[in-house]
Amino acid sequence: MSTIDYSQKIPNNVNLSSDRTLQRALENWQPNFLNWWGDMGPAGSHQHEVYLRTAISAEPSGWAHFDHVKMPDYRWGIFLSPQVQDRKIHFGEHKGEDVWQEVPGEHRANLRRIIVTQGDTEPASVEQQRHLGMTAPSQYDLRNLFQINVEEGRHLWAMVYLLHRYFGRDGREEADALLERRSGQEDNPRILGAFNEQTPDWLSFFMFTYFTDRDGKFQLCALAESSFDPLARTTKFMLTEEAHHMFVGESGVSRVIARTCELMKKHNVEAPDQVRALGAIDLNTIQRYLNFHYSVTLDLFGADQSSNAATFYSSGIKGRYEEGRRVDDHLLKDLGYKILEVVDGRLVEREVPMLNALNEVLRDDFIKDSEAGIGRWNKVIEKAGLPFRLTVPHKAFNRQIGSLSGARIAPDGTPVSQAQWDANVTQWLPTVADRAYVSGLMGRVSAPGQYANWISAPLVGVNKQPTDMEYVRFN
Ligand code: BYC
Repeated sequence: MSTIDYSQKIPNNVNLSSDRTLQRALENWQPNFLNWWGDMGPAGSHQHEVYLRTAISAEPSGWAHFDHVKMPDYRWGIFLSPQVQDRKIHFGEHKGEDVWQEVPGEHRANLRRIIVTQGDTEPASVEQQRHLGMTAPSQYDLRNLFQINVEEGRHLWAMVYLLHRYFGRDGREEADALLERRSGQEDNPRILGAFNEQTPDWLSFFMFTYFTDRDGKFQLCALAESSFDPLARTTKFMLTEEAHHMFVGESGVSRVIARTCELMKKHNVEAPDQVRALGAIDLNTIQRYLNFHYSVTLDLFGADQSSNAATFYSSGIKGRYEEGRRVDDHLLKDLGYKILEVVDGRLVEREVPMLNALNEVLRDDFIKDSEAGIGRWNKVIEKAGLPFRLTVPHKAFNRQIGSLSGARIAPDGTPVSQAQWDANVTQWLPTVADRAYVSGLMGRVSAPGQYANWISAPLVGVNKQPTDMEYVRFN
C-alpha cells in the first residue's frame, strides 16, 4: 500500500499498526530522535514556521503538499515506494530469482553495514549544517536549507525503519548509535570522512549539496537496485527528495557566480582583491571551494579496489547506477576496468577485475554527472563576457581513500613533489584566509525578497510562489 497514514504517531505507508512490537520499538526511538533534533538540528529554529513540503503519497505523481510548519512538528515518517509485483533479482549470482522480502542470513552483516553507513550520513549532514540558518542570505535560502534538513531527518527514519524491522536487537542498537555519533567529534565521529568536515558557510553548503548530495544520488540509485526489496523501495522514494537538494546546490553556486560576474562587469574589475573589495566572492575562491568539495566527495565512493564492493554486487545487495539499462551479463566476472595508480612518480592506468572496481565505476558515473553542472556554471561566466572558466580537478587530486591516497597530484593531473604541493596548495584548496573572507560575508538577511550582496536572487520562487514571499515566519 502506498497511501500515507498521517493519523498515526509515526506517519507511514507500511501498515505499521499491524505490527505492535515494531510500532512500539519505533515509538520508543521517536523521542530520542526528537531530542537529537532539539540538540543537533538547525540552531535557534524551533519556533520558526517554515514553508515546507511534506509527502502526501509515495506514488511517483503529485506527492508534495506545501504549508507553513514548525520544524519540530514536521511529520517524519516511513514511506516506501510502491512494491513492484514479481520483481526479480537482476544482477549478481542470484540473478533471475525472486527479490528478498526478508534478509537472507548469509547477507545480514553486509546489508546491515550498508544500511548503517547510509543512515549515518543523514543526521551527520544536519549536524554539519546546524549553524547555517543564522547566516542565511535570504528567506528563500533559509527555507531551502530547512527543507533539506527535515528531509535528511526523514532519510534517517527510512534507514532506522529497516534496522528495526529486519535486524532485531542489533538493528535497534545500531539505530540508537545513529543518534549518538556526532559529525567531527574526535571520540565518536560519523563513519565517512566527508561527513566529519565542517560546512561553515553558504558557499560550502551549496558546494556540499551540489557534490556530496550527488554522491547520495548515486549511492541511493545503486541501492535502489538491491535484491533486498524493502531497501530498494525505501531508497527509491528517498531519491525523489534528493533531486531538490542538488537543485539547491547547483542554483546556489550559479547565483553566487552570477552576482560576482555582475559586479565584475559593472565595476570593470577582474583581480580577486578588487572583487573582494566589492563584497563578492572572487571566481578563484569559488574554484578552490569546488576543488575541495569535489575531491572530498570522490573519496566517499570508497577504495578503487574493494573486495567488499565485489561481494556487495555478486550477492545482489548493491547494483550499479542504472543497472537495468546496461547491456552486459550483469555478472561481470570476465570483465576488466581501469583504475589509476602512481608508479615511479607517474600516474598510470591498470586494468583490474571489474567486480573489484565497482566503487570506481560508480565514481566515474558521478564524475560525468558532476561535470555537466560545471559546464552550466561556466555558461553564466561566458554570458557575462568574462574569460575565466571553472574546471573539474583531476580525479587523483587531493585524495585520501584508495590507491591514490596521499599522492601529490596537481589539479591538472600532474604529479608533483611534496615541496611543489606545499608551494602551490594555497592556489588549489581554500586557505584559512579564503574561509575567513567568505565567513565574513555571511550575515542573516531576513526581510522577504531581500538578498545578501554576494548572491543574486533566484529566478523563481518555491512551488511557483513569488521570490519575495514570507517563506519563514520568525516567531
Ligand atoms: N571515509 O572497501 P572500501 C548521502 C573505509 S551520501 C572513511 O571501499 P566499503 C548523503 C571503509 O569503511 C551516500 N572511511 O569500503 C549526502 C573500509 O574500512 P574497513 C552515503 C572510508 O565500506 C549528503 C576501508 O575504507 N551512502 O546519502 O566497502 C547529505 C576499505 O574501503 C571511506 C553510502 O555510502 C570514507 N569515505 O565502501 C546526506 C552507501 N570509504 O571496514 C546524505 C553505503 C571507505 O576496512 N555505503 N572507507 O576498516 C557503501 O556502499 C560503502 O560503505 C562505501 C565504502 C562505498 C561508502
